[in-house]
Amino acid sequence: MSPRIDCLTMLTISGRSTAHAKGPRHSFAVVPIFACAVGALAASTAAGDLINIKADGSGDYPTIQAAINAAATGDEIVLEGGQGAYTGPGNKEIDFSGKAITVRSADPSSSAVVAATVIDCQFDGRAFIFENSETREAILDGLTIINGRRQDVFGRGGGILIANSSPTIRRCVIAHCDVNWLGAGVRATSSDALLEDCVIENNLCDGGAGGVSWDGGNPELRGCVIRNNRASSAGGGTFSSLDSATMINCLVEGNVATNYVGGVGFAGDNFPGAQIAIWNCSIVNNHATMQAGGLSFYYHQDTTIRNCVVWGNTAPLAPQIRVSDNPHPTNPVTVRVEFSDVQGGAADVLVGVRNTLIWTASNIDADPEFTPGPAGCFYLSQTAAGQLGDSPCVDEGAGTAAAYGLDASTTRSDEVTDSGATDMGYHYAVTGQPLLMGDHDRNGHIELADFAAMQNCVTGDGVTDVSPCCRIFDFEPDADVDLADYADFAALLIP
Ligand SMILES: [Ca+2]
Ligand SMILES: [Ca+2]
Ligand SMILES: [Ca+2]
Repeated sequence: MSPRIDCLTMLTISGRSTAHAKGPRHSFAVVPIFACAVGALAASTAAGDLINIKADGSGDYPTIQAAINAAATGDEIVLEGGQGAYTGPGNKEIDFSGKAITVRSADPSSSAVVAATVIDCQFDGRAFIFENSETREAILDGLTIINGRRQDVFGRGGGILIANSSPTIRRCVIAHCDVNWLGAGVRATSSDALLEDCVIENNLCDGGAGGVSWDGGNPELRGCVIRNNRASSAGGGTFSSLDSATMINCLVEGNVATNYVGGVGFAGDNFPGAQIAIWNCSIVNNHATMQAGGLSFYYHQDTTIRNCVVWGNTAPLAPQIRVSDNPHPTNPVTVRVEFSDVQGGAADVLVGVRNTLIWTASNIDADPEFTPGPAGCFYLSQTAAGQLGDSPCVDEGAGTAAAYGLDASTTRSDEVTDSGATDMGYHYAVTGQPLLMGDHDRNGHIELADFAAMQNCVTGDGVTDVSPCCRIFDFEPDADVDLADYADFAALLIP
């Protein structure tokens, strides 16, 4: 837990008992701020009033928008969770109005609190709009946004719309949103926004970019999970044209495009010289019906893929990576792949004329041996964590885990953090919870829903091509899901 989180927690506790009032700062909030570590100075300098909001409208202001309208620089608007969703006018199409303020849950570091602090757009409008030159001091932290919808002409940004602004969106879940044009989860233009530790899943776009659509700017995506989104045109997960971009430690999993690019797509039409860094990302099990399954680069980009795992993606033309088959004479693409595990190796990468693939000897093409862990399906097998073997991705990345800021996160199912040389691929945050075998939906319980999921996972004795998310049913650790595993599960379900 970072000092920043400690401070936010302390602020919450210190401010909860006192009603919000404008005017002089309250001394009760100052003491805990200065008790925080040096690393939290940003929090203390930005400290403003706490404004408490409740879903039933009985808080300091009746709606989130009303609170924003009244807020001053540095204020924190805290949404109480667990008392029903925030809905209706004032709790959707919420405009930050250019303010450097924070809108957050009571404890953004707690996934349970985040899950219980819900803005439900009820399929009528999106949740948030940033279009008044907001900076990264405009912060969303620890909220769940669901059921956003923009099905108007050129509908875009079902969850969040960003234009000419660069907010920070941290530890948010954006799910079950839909649009008919661009960016069902998030749509941004001319933005240097930071998306950090967000989950963008199960969004649906009847156009381009099921998860995230970005045109122009230099965004950073760090620690994000972009999962099970769908687009009917390009970019099941993301589709972007950018000046430059940084995508570090992201998991792009199970996205589908019924046309081009299942996982991560870059068009880049109007941005010559674009520099794209994709580091420590796992791009897995994405699918497109045309062109590229995992990643695609069309115009201009100069991209480095480093310490990544690109595996299990499917598409007829380029299952894992496409480095443009566009022969345009002035828009070349260069993609450098290094210290990465790519299924099929360089031979399976589609490279068009006048475009360049740089492939170093540090790459491998070997089963990453994914294994289930407390927060997902794509941890790396390690004998030290109890698996049968060691993934070839362990310790094979460039540099040290500390140098990449990944030494507090983990690729191990027992959550021992990465140390020494960086492991390839996505690193999960430490949850402090053990893996519960058989809990396919990871809700902490073994129940009929898990049993139903198991029906699609049984392979039979000795058949070991079990999909990563089914490996949570391999109770008898022999790499298959057979009748012995079935019996173990039944004993858990009916003790
Ligand atoms: Ca390591
Ligand atoms: Ca369960
Ligand atoms: Ca087994």
